[in-house]
Amino acid sequence: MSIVRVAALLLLLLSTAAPPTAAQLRRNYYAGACPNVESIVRAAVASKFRQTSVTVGATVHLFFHDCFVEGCDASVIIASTANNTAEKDHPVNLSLAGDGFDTVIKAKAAVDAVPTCRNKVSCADILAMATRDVIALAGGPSYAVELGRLDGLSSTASSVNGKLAPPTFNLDQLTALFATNGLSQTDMIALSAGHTVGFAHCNAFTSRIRGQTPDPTLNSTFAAQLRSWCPPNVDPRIAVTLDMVTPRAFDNQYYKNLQNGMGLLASDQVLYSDPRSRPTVDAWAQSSAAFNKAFVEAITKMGRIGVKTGAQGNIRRNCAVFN
Ligand code: HEM
Ligand SMILES: *[C@@H]1O[C@H](CO)[C@@H](O)[C@H](O)[C@H]1NC(C)=O
Ligand SMILES: *[C@@H]1O[C@H](CO)[C@@H](O)[C@H](O)[C@H]1NC(C)=O
Ligand SMILES: CC(=O)N[C@H]1CO[C@H](CO)[C@@H](O)[C@@H]1O
Repeated sequence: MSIVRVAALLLLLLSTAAPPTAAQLRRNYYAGACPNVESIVRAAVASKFRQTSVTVGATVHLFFHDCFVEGCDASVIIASTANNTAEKDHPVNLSLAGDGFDTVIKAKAAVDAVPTCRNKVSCADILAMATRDVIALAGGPSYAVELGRLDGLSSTASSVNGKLAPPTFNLDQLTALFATNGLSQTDMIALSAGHTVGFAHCNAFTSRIRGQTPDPTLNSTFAAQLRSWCPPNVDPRIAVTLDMVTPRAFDNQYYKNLQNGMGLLASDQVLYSDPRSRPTVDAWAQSSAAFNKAFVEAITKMGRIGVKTGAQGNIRRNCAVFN
């Protein structure tokens, strides 16, 4: 085999082995089409946040689900039609709070109200910007967001299967799932701190507080509290805050909670129980600067998953409906 052919083969191998990246994303992508897009989105998100801080968790959660299912392409925002059950109507969607969708719809309306920006900015990018903005509004790290995603052309409930982790996953399962998205175990531990804000319904952790063997990694005082909030046959709409100590702040309290056995989901607490991830939890419980840095890196990588370009997408006029 000639050197050229070996090199070509190597390139091919390298390109197929590479994680899903999107070199075409960049800051200031809309500098020409809509130069003020970031301040327009920020103002709309801030206004929504003043109405309800629930929008913080709702928006961050929406971005995660969008990126992990078919890439960051706003496919999660598409509404079902008579012909198609969309991603958002998969049974796990009970967890997608309406305020996240509303945040994107309102920011899109604000962008489109500016004549030069009308139909120039993708819903996928608006969701990425809104996520960055709610995190900053909740006291989390500020970061520059990469832009240039197109909106996807398909959204099906069946595409959700196997893409999202159930809250019972152990460290190896979590690590493997994130790896399929080009994210490292460190990224996974950082992104799990999304659970420093927002809510979980009782059924997400009920097996940890009831039954034959309550979860021994759960703080017993905390477990008693959870049993009183989530009695047997609780209304399935009842939800409790994922971070009991600073539920509204986007901070590293999440990791301190894990040290106290106060991770709400089994998939949270396992990050401390498992000796392989515990040192990272300890380091970020200790240093919010170290956590912020790791989180910004990880959410930036998450924002590159399965980005659509060219004929793979378009810019939706209505985020909930294909053009
Ligand atoms: C590591 C694997 C993960 C698992 C197993 C998981 C699981 C869950 C579960 C079960 C809930 C509660 C849903 C409900 O009962 O309503 C939840 C909520 C949430 N998750 Fe995750 N999640 C994971 C990763 C992430 C990531 C990477 C992010 C974002 C960076 C994230 C952000 C959120 C947020 C913000 C909420 C609260 C939603 C709200 O308040 O509306 N999660 N997650
Ligand atoms: C459903 O599909 C039919 C034919 O395939 C099409 O004519 C119709 O417009 C579709 N309806 C919706 C709501 O997408
Ligand atoms: C249980 O949580 C409290 C704080 O809420 C903490 O002081 C205590 O050390 C925790 N217990 C264990 C075993 O982690
Ligand atoms: C927020 C959201 O879209 N919830 C929907 C989840 O799916 C059920 C049907 O399975 C719808 O009734 C909800 O509106």
